[in-house]
Amino acid sequence: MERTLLIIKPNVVMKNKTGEILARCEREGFVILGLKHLILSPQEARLFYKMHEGKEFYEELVEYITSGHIIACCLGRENAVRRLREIVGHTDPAKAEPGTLRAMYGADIEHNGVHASNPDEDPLSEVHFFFSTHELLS
Ligand code: FUP
Repeated sequence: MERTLLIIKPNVVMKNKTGEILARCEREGFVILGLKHLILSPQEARLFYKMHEGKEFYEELVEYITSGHIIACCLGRENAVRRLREIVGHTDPAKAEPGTLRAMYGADIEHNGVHASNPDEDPLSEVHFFFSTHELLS
């Protein structure tokens, strides 16, 4: 079963939408293999978003993801990485297809509500940024 990482970002956690989003993922055939509620330190956030270092939105991205509790979730199913990206939708909620998570829960491109691993950016290393092997269902 392929694994990928979903993050529910602080403003969505604050709005009490975690259950809705996880239920949607389960309806879409994902199995919740690992789940954590945490606050990232600025150092951890900088490391997680290292590929965006130097871009004009980097500091705001770090500020947003560290602004409150997040939910990190390892999800599994066949073709998990690509399928979760489809369900999450375009980076900019204004351009996301209706019914995608960013269209439903994102505010704007900087505060787009959820993160899903990019197939080009080593999804498993993102999973293991948050989870050790013994914390995941096998
Ligand atoms: P995605 O793969 O859809 O999460 O998009 P990116 O990896 O390009 O961007 C990561 C995060 O950076 C996004 F979730 C939001 C933020 N971002 C901006 O704030 N402005 C931009 O122009 C692009 C991305």
